[in-house]
Amino acid sequence: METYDLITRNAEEVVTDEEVRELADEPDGTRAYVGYEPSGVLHLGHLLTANKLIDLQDAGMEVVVLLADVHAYLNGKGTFEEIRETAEQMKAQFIAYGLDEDNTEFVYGSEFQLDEEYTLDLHELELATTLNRAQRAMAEIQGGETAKVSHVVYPLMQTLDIEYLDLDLAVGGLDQRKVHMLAREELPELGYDVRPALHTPIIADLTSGEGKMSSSEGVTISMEDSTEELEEKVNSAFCPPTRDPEGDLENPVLELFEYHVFPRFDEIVVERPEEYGGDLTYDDYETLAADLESGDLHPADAKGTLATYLDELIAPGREKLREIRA
Ligand code: NAL
Repeated sequence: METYDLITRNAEEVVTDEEVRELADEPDGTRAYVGYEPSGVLHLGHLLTANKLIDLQDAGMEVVVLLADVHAYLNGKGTFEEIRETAEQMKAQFIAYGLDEDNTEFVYGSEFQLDEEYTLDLHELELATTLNRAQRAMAEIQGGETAKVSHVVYPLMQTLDIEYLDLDLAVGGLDQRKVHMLAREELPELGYDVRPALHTPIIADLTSGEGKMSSSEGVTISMEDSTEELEEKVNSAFCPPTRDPEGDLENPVLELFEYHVFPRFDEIVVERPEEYGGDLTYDDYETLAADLESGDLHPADAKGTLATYLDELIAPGREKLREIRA
């Protein structure tokens, strides 16, 4: 695959395309990063951006994972000590999942976010940004409860991190786009460079195909799920025989194949008894989606296969969690 295609595959949005093309021309030595609020258990939302990091490593880029401990604290996720502990668990699960340990730099936010120079830059950003703008940037990240002052500091710090971690590309889910847009606008005000951003899609809720899959509401698949729990969740997923259900609905089963399974496996085998036509083998998402639409692939077979492959993807992380907790 061409470097540009590898960098941008399965991305919902790149800002801007020209800037990302420039990176793709000379990827060696460039740095991409994703930041995560530490959480003790990884779920599919984390793994979607991790898949992109693996693509970027394969494209020759250096990858930085920010364990955003101060951000999690500002977002009300617990005491600082609790957050540090979950961050260590998170790192172990990412490595178990397949991030190359020798090629991934894990950085704690608190390593640099409490420095004097950083703090003064932060105050300059606070002075340059309206409350309204910062709140809008935070709207999709914050849980929805009454905003605190910490919630407007949060996106400004995320903006500064892009400069302080010396990054060439910011990666995140589509829910991060307003922060990245704020960063593109404000960093030059402080005399810093504008960086391109790449956003991964948000997967629909598994059971309804509506809205977004979320760990706080509805069903999500995580490293904690047993094989049986995973099968149960996938089997009760919404899976109409089309990739474009009516209205605002999505087909979450197809989305999981597209964004979670195909990027990590060269070939997908749907096992079927001879009397139902025997095994089916797919090496790309499009063919599988077309077969589901035509009826050549039954939704029940698609779900069974999806559960098998997702189980294989989360098995190493599940094992790691068991070790940590033992
Ligand atoms: C992502 C998060 C927090 C801080 C960051 C700093 C730099 C780059 C990315 C960062 C977490 C993210 C979330 N806001 O909602 O998970």
